[in-house]
Amino acid sequence: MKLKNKSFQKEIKRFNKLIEKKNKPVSHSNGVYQRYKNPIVTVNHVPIHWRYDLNPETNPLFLERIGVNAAFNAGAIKWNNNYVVCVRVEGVDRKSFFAIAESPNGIDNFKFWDKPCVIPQIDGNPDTNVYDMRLIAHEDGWIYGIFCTERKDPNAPLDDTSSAIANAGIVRTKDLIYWERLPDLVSTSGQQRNVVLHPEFVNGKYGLYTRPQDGFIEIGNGGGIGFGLVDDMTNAVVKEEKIINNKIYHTVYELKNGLGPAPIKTTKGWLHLAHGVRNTAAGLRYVLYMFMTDLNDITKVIHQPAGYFMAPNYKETLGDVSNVLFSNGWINDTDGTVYIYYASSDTRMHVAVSSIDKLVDYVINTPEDKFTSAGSVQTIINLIEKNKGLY
Ligand code: M1P
Repeated sequence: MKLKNKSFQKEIKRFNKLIEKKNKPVSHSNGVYQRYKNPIVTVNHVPIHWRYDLNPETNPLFLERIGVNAAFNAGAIKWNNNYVVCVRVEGVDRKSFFAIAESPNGIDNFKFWDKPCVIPQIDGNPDTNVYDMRLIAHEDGWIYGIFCTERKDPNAPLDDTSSAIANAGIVRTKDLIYWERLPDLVSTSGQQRNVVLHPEFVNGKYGLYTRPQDGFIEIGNGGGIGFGLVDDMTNAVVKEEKIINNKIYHTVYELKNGLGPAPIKTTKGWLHLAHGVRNTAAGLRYVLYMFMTDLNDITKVIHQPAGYFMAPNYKETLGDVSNVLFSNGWINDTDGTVYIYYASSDTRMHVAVSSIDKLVDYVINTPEDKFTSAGSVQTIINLIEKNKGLY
């Protein structure tokens, strides 16, 4: 028996209209990247059959049974000529899970696959919450999904119901449907979030970018982007971590500094997109910034523009956790277009479009941070001098 009631018909209509809506570039761009008007994935994109019981006998009033709170922080990959994002969908119960949405052009018409991803659990140690998956097509032939797995801290005192332990969970797949769970990362740091796999072998080993921290919230001496080698992803043990990009006083990555998606290889070096966090009177502010590492020594940062690459605009500042831009997915297309998938304020997904040429130019030719106000003024004076006679 099929639901024929008016609310259902209305919901289907609204849903189809949203999925089919064309996206358009916003009128202004700084030349480096192009923002788009509409978010690409939101809670309203979550399929109706995941939220409603469609049987009129058991749901005659057509009430939503399973609520969704947010759809954000997605990994990304080009897949069978389509643009695929692995979205962090968060239910009203606060639990996040992963679900694949696919678009024919990378900027609109994103549609979720029939079911969310089923991530196998580790015997005796289930994940309480999972989020922020990076999808990496490694040269070994597997697609790896590295995500944050969070569990309650078993050593927390009884009255402490929020202390947790975060670590990197690892899955791999050949089809984005069946996911093989591998053991969680073992490292010498207290906690790990924002762990990313380098897409190529490094001296025959797997390279992992890490973001060690002392506690779930406390960063302690960690918080910068680390790097370590692993012999075998089926038993990923990082024995040594070297910080390759640190937190720095009075920068946009003063409090936390973590890698976004896996880096993109260019002829000039590896392009990195990362998030930097600083504290403000209004709470933490997350922005995206970029840097480049050496092709021969991937732990060596060779270019890093001052400040942020993207920060939340007026609409993006508002959401569940306000003032946050976060990216863990981008796609380097065959024609050199780069689709940057980013989430705003832990609520919704957006796309910004750039190209390898533009991003490389941005990273190499944008002045670096001089770490003082006087230094910043000098950087501007230098440009004014260079422009003499040109305006
Ligand atoms: O709420 C902002 C972000 O907070 C965490 O990021 P990080 O590990 O860098 O502190 C994550 O929960 C992330 O998902 C979230 O967007």
